[in-house]
Amino acid sequence: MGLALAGPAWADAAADYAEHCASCHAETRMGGTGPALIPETLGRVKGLDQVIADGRPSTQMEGFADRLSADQIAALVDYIKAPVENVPAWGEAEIAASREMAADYTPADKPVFTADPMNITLVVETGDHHISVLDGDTFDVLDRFATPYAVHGGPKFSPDGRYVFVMSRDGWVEKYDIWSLKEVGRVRAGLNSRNIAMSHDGKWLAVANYLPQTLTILSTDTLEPVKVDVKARDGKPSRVSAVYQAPERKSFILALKDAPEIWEVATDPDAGPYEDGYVHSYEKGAKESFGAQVGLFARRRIPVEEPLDDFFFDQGYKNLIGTNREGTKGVVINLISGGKVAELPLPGMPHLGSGITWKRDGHTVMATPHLNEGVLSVIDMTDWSLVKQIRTDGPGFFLRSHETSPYVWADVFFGPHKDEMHIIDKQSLEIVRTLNPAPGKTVAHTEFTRDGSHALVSIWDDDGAVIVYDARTLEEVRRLPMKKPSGKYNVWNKINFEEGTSH
Ligand code: DHE
Repeated sequence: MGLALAGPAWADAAADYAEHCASCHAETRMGGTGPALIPETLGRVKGLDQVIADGRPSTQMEGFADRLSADQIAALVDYIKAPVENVPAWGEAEIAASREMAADYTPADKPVFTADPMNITLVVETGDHHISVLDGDTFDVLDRFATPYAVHGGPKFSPDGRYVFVMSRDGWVEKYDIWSLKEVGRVRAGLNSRNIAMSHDGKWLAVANYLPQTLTILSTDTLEPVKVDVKARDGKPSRVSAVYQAPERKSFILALKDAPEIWEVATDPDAGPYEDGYVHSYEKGAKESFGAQVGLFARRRIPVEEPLDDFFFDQGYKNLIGTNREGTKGVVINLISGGKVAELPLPGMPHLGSGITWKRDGHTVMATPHLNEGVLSVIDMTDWSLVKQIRTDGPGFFLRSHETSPYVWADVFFGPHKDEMHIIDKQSLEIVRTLNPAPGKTVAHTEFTRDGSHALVSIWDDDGAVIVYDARTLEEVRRLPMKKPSGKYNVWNKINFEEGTSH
């Protein structure tokens, strides 16, 4: 039932929804040609009443102010923000049936452009749901293609850098061929999804879902679902917080959000047997306890004290560093033994998904921003001690660096200084410069070119831009107009798991 709606008011809103919204957003509110209208995706969207009244520029969303009163619109906002009671089934059959392969796609034999295919950088433009494909040397836009509504998280590249997979919060996964500059197809792998991960060999794509509570594994070749899974040890379903590739381990690592378990899912046909229980062993032929599994998609459960929301790995993927959202501490779980090896002093909602690592005084350190405090924590990964908390002008969201760069680029996403970008010296851990390239506008998320010579920064605005900086002199080189650009992803940095980038 609605937040503030009950009885007849709810029925009226439901009738208005059926008449005006259902044809594009589906009777189930799970989305059709328009996005899903459910609290899981709308929770953060502001001004829904205005969108319903006036429509959304450069989309098919028309305005309804001529047909609906302000009260009716307010009731509709409550209606679409109410939890969905009957979530439709979304298993293998439904996923397979949602597949749309592009009729006009023919794979090119070689790149259809002369730019370095390893230095291509994608810019996600959330303003009108497109991705721009940039030549990383000249910064020319080679293509601009439409994405599903509300892309979130990093796109994932095939290991050879040719294909990229993009996920939307509504669970759509789009496959795009960079060599051909063409969409290959798309499939709806979930109804509300968190993120995606590529397997070490490029054959499988894992999709972490909240709705339904599943992990979907797709064939990257055909986009067909090959496995839709998730039942916690107690037999109950669970949402998946996020899934990542552990390249050295030839597996996916995911954390369940509703159960205290980390899963390792093998992408190596020779894997295992994994012990499907609270015994940690990788020895082939180890004693079967809770039904060991062998081979592709063998699954190992690693127990943790409480469910993890957010996590990160060391460069060798030996340890997972995790936290829950409210968490006042982080935990370090050794992926080989499955045991907890340390607790980290990380108060104030650390955003470990944005963590990066680098070398300092012969040690590897990691840094993470905190979502509710203007501070970056720097941790020594040798003994898990806190090296420093760097005070910033406000809470930030994203950190980026490059092996060749002496600096960390840290945005100040929230608060009055959202137009700033701090440049931090990786050795002294001091802020050495604060850039303010578009006063009053949100400046966020950095990505480097393949060689680390340039850094690209987003002006997060409908009338925004990507600013290209000389990464050494910190001087602006180019300003490329873009529609609310968010994340940027360089093929080389991503497929090589460059230490300064997100994985
Ligand atoms: Fe993100 C990455 C979770 C809100 C933009 N975000 C990620 C990842 C996770 C995550 C787990 C890593 C996935 C990956 O790349 O494989 N994000 C969350 C949240 O839990 C949170 C706080 C709440 C939510 O709504 O889900 C959240 N994120 C946001 C935003 O509000 C942002 C700023 C705008 C948006 O697009 O929704 C946002 N998140 C991003 C971006 C990345 C990301 C641009 C990829 C960064 C990268 O460099 O890889």
